[in-house]
Amino acid sequence: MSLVLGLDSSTQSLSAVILDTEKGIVVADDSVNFGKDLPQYGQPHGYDESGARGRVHSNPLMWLEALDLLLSRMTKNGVDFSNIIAVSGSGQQHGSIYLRSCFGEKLASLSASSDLKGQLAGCLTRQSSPIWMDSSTSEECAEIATAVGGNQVVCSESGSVAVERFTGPQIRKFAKTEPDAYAQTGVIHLVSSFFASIFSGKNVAIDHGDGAGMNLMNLAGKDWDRDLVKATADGLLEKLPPCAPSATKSGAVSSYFVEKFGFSPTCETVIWSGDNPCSLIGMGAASPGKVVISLGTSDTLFAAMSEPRTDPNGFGHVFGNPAGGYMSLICFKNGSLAREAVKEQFGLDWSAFEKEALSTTPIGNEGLMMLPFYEPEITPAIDTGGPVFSEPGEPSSEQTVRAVMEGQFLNMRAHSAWLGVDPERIYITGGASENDGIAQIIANVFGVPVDRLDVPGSATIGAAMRAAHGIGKDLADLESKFSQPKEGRNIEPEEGAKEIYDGMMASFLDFIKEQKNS
Ligand code: XUL
Repeated sequence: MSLVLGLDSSTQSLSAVILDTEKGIVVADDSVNFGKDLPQYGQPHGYDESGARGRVHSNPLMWLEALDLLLSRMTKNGVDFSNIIAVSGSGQQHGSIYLRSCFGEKLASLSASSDLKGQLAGCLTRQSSPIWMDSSTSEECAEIATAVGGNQVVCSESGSVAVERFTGPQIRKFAKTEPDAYAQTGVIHLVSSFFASIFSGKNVAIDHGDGAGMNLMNLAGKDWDRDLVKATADGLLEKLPPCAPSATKSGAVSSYFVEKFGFSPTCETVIWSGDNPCSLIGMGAASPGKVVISLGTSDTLFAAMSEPRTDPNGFGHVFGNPAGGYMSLICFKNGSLAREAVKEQFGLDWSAFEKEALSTTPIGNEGLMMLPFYEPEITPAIDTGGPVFSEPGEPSSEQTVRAVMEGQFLNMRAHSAWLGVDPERIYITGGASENDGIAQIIANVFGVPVDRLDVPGSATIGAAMRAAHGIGKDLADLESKFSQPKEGRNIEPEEGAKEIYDGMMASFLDFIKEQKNS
C-alpha cells in the first residue's frame, strides 16, 4: 500500500491531497474555502477584517469545522481513507491557538458521534487566533529585543529579528493584555501542531521548520531558547509543546478519524510543518540550489541553505528545512492581496494580467513605478496608507496592472539580494503561478527562465511527501515523481528586459526611501 494524505490549513482554505507514492500520481484532492463554504463565520478571506491597529485574527472553530467538512465531503465523493498509510500536514505559519491543559485529554477521548468544534470549543482560553497578517505587536517586539540585549541577539539566536507576526511577540501581547486568560492557558499550539495533535489524539511537538517562525526557538540548538522564552512571558516554557525534527512520527491516527471517516487504525501520523517549509519539499527544493517564489495571499521567496545566513536588514528569516539543515525565507504581505485589489478596482478578469495589460504597455511602464502596498508591508516595513505611484495623474487600468506586478517583483529582487544566490532558474508555485503574465514579469525582472510544477498546491503536496518521508520513503524518489517542472510551461525572459529593470532599480529604492521618510 502506498497512499499518503497531506493537508494544508492556509489563510483562506483547508486543502487535502492523496498521493500514490508508488505510481507517482495524485489520487484525489479537494478543498474547503473558509469564505465560500463557511460564510456563517463572517470571515470571507479567512480572517476577521474588522481588527483595528494591525490586529488580524481568525476563528479557530472555523478551522475545526472546515476539517470535518472537508473529510466528510471527500468521503461523500467516494474517497476511501482506509488505504492511507500516513498523514501529515502544512499550516499557515506563525498563527497560534491558546488552550486549557485539558486539551490533551479531550483529544484522547473524542467521540465520532459528535464533531470537533463542539467537543473542543471548551478548551479554548482565547476565542480567536492571531495569524501571520497581524502587525499589532511592535511594542512587544521591542521589549523582547531589549530584554535579551538587542535585535542582533534575537536574530543570531532565533534566525530572525523580533517580528510582529511571529508567535513569541503575539504570546507576549496576550499575556500582557489578558493575564487571566493567559494564566488559564495550559498549552499553546501553532496552526501546524494544533492540527497534528488532533490527528494524533494527543498533544504533539512543534517541528523545527515552523518552530523557527516564533522568535522562541534556538536555531543552532533546535530547542526552545531559555532567554527568549523568559523574555517573552512568565511561565511560558511549561505551555510550549516540545520541538522536534519535521520527520517525527506521532503514533497511529486518532480513533475519531477511524470511526468517523474510515481511516485504518494502523495509519501513521507525522507531525506537521509550516506552509513554506512544506512548499520547499513539494517544489523539490530541499537541497540548496533552487530558488522558489510562492504566489499566495502573501508572496514568499525561499531557498534551502546549508549554513544559516541571516539578513543584515532584518527582513529575511531562517527556518528549519524539513529535510534537515535550514531554509531562508522572505515574506511580502502584499501578494495576491495587491493583485486582487487592482483586479477589483478596475473590474478586470485575470486575462488582463495575462495578456491585455502586458501587450499594450511597454516593459518598465515608461518609468512609471508603483509601491503596491495596499496593506502595511512587511518587506520593507512601511505603511504608505495604500498604493503610491511615482508620477501624478490617473494611470490607466493597463498601466496599473503592469505597475502592481513590476512593483512587487522589483521589490522582491531588491530585498532578496542578501541571500547571495544567483539563481539560474526560478521555480514558481501558488494560485497565481498559473498566470503567464505574472510568470513573464518574474522572468523579466530576475532575468532567468521560470518553471512551474506539474502538480497544484506545493504546500499540500509537500505535506503528503513529508508524510511518506516520515514513514521511511525516500525523498529523492518522491521528488522525482511529484516535483517535476511541467513541460511546455516554462517562461523565458524577454530580450533586453532585465537591463531595463537593472536601470530602474536605483530609482525604485530611492522611491521607497522617500516614502519612508515622508
Ligand atoms: C511566512 C508568512 C506567510 C504565511 C502565510 O513568514 O508569514 O507566508 O506562512 O501562510
